[in-house]
Amino acid sequence: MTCILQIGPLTERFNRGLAAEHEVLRFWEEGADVLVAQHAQRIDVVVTSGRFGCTAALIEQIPNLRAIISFGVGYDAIDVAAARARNIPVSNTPDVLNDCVADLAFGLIIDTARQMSRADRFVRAGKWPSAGLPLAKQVSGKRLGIVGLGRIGETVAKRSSGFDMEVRYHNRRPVEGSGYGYESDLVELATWSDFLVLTCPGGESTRHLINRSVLDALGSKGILINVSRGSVVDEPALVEALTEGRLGGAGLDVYAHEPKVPQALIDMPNVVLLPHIGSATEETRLAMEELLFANLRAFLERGEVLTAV
Ligand code: NAP
Ligand code: 8YV
Repeated sequence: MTCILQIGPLTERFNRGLAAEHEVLRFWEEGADVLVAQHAQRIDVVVTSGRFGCTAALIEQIPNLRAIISFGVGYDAIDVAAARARNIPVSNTPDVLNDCVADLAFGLIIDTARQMSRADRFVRAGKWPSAGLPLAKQVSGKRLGIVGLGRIGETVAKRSSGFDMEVRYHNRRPVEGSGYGYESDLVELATWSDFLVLTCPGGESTRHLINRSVLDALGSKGILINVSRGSVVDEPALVEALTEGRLGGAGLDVYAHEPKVPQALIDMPNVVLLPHIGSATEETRLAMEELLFANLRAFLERGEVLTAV
């Protein structure tokens, strides 16, 4: 029987399915350090997620670790370099979540621009009979800037055609054959954009890519949408830009220190806040679980994961 160290719980269905086929050590329960120390020699595989990650220190503690199998496409919380140094493959769950994350990004664009959540709060608070809301911003026909035209970014871009939007993007290099305009300078892209949507990975290479200069370029009429990682945005600079009216609004699914959300953002009417739910639908989470299991099975049967990072 394979001995699996599961870093954090996923759905009940997943936890049960994993435990039905393998010996599972539950890292999130009390006494995890003692558990790992006791069983370190026997652990074959780590099962984790984009949220729970896997540190270099943990990898170091497990001498016979053979694979890290993760739930979610983003792997910035996994020390991939430490795994590579020991030839330990790492898998993630790409593609199966593109549609849902892109749907949510578009939902955030519409909600933030048209003030839907704000209007909902207004109705529920009984304010409709006696007050009004400020006019909102139109979505259709606007300019959509995408930071990270990859699997999810392309899916967001595809959705924009129904809204007659022009799309430009910024990656480290242009996407070959892409019909969308490439902008090598992020400040230039932000200056051009009405909506700037972040769909690049998190981690050191993108830390605070969205800084004060980019926010100022997006400007008092611009809206920032982040469905990538909180680390991509300089969050204090974002709060400052919104507080001072230098940025028009923001729709956020991810934050610098989840699940902490700065109170200043909570208090702002022009900001829509979601609790990292980009992939959180029944259909997509099931597909992600299935891909994780397929990776695990492929590794145990053939020594190769299907979707390596
Ligand atoms: P992907 O296919 O690898 O696309 C990432 C894109 O970002 C690529 O086009 C890449 O192009 C670009 N990029 C990478 N580093 C960059 C940099 N330093 N500057 C500018 N562009 C850069 O990844 P994906 O599958 O679309 O996923 C993207 C991210 O979405 C994930 O890593 C995850 O963090 C996030 N995500 C969030 C949720 C959620 O629940 N909110 C759900 C799923 C995913 P170049 O390599 O050419 O630069
Ligand atoms: C998951 C995500 O919720 O795939 C990703 O990168 O951020 C989300 O789909 C997360 O990875 C699971 O913790």
